[in-house]
Amino acid sequence: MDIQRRSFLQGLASLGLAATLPTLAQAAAAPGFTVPDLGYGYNSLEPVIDTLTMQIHHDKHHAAYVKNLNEAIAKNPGPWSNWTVEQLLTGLSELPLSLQLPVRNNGGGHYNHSLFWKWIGPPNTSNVPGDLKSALEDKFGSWQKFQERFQEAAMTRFGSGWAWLVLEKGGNLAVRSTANQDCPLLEGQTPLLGLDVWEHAYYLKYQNMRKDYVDNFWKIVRWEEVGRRWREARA
Ligand code: MN3
Repeated sequence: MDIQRRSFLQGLASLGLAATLPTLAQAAAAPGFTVPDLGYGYNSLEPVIDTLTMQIHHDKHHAAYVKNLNEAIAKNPGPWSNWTVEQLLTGLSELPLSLQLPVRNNGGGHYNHSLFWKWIGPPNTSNVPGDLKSALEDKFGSWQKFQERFQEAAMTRFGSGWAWLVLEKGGNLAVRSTANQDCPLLEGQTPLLGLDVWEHAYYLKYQNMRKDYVDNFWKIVRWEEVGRRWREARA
């Protein structure tokens, strides 16, 4: 908090006003990360992802990552207080030790979910751009083999985490998975497509059938967004 703002709040406190202005005090203490709108309805992914799962996932889980990230940074202010979430994740080692794990988990959670909402949309409405399809077929041998590799990454991630299609430094396409909310940015890779395999992403509808969730994921991928990120990452 800067000195002017602090003295302003202390002035309010001395007047007994701070307690009547909790919204102002909270706003002053918290950096500006917010949960982005989905850009479509909670029910738009039915029947692949059910409405209640989308509501809880976006409004509760993602919101909690944002709240915890903001609180962690407010408790450990510094030059990083104005960084973007990408800067926080790629600059993790420059942060104070007390901030590194909260940023890794909650900054990762905010970053990953902000992308995830853009990677999915109404079922069966998206086509794979031709240039991306060719590149993936060249890399993995066929479209089916690419899908198998991605599904394998999603199925073999033990516990909570994500499956990814990434662009490595040097321009190589690769499939991998990460634990928890770790994101490919931590290792200098650009995430092009990600699948949340935390149980909170699918359990209400699919229970223990992660495979059905992973199989159905292909119906809701917005390939135009994957292609856009791929071209942007190579530019
Ligand atoms: Mn999630």
